[in-house]
Amino acid sequence: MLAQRSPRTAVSLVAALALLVLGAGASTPARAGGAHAIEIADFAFAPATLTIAVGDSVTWTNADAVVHTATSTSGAFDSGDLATGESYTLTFSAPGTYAYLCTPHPTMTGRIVVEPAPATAAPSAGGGLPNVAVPAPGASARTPAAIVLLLMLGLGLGVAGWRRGQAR
Ligand SMILES: [Cu+2]
Repeated sequence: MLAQRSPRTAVSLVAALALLVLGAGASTPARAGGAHAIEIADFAFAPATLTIAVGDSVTWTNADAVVHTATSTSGAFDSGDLATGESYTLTFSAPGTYAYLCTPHPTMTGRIVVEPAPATAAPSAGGGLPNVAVPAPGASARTPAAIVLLLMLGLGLGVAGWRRGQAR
């Protein structure tokens, strides 16, 4: 009876280790919505052109003494009047180029370029795509360790099963 406990304990330990190594080997999570700032100052948007990723948010803040707006020329968004110090935040969930202007001062224009989400390179899907992100050198070194641990786990389970079989 006692003999059965040690293989199981070892299996749990190996399984925990394997999960740890596999977890550490997983690629960093996709960049979660980054935040960008555009200052409205001296009757201009700064930066006038901003390139962001899908899911990122942009906050316009009016630093001028007069009211401005950030109003999409296609009707996609409208900040409404922004008084001095007021801000407007918008999250862009679709790729594309969004031109906008200030309604009271239409010569004030800006552009948000929303790029599609980058292809997330899963460690196992290292396919033939030329511009797939290359995993960091450390990541490839972890893979053999994970395989060894999985093999050990399999071996441990096999031993445990064999012991159970013997006990009957
Ligand atoms: Cu304005």
